[in-house]
Amino acid sequence: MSATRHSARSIGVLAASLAIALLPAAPAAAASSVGVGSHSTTADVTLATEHYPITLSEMKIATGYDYVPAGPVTFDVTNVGAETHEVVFIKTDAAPGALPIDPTNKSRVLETGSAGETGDVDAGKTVSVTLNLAPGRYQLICNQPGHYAAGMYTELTVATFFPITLADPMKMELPATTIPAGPVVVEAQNTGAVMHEAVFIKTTQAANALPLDPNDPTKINESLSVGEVGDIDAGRFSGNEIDLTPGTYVVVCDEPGHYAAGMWAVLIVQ
Ligand SMILES: [Cu+2]
Repeated sequence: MSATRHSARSIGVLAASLAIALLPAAPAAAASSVGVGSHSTTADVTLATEHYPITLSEMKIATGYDYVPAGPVTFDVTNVGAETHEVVFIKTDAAPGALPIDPTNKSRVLETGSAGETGDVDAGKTVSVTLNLAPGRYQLICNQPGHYAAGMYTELTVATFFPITLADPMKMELPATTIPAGPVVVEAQNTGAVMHEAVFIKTTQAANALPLDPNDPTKINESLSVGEVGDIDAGRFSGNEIDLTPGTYVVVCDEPGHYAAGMWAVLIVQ
């Protein structure tokens, strides 16, 4: 799967994730602090899960976002409808609306791949559920009889958020050297004074000996690119979603001469 498949929606999503990052984090962190007081061995442990709202109505699941980060996330699910609903989080690559029907109850679908659920959310109520979600594609469904068939589902991508910094002189700074496979939201900040970019090359070759572009030896051969955040002006921010399968990658700035000057970093995807 290529980065271009998701690039059209990435801009809005990245803006959304930035907005989330800029929200005051204190209330969520304070509410879920653990280990304070006499539990001295864990006194400094704080679990700051982000809260994501979901609104249920007839026959709709509304999120207002396309991505959440992998790991623990709290969903605050409010039913503004008149009927009882629920949300089941199903990890699946099935097309939207194409989950298989339960052969023992044809008014429902199979919950194969369920990563958790709210249980019944009665009209007017809010139920919060904290789930530790692995990176991947999910469908959020209401499996009350007939509700899925009536269109009560939506898509959600659980992604690894990967903020990288492109800096002078010729520095490719990654937040981690090993990440899990699956959808990755790359957020790239160019703090330098010249244009940079980040190209994800999947390779088994030595990171400092990638094959060069036969038509332009100031650049590498990008035929093994699996996605990129291309051409970011000095001082600017850009991003993209890239699906990374397990393997070894070299993240390269392929502006002319930058790879040769050392602007790359190794990334292991497991
Ligand atoms: Cu560069």
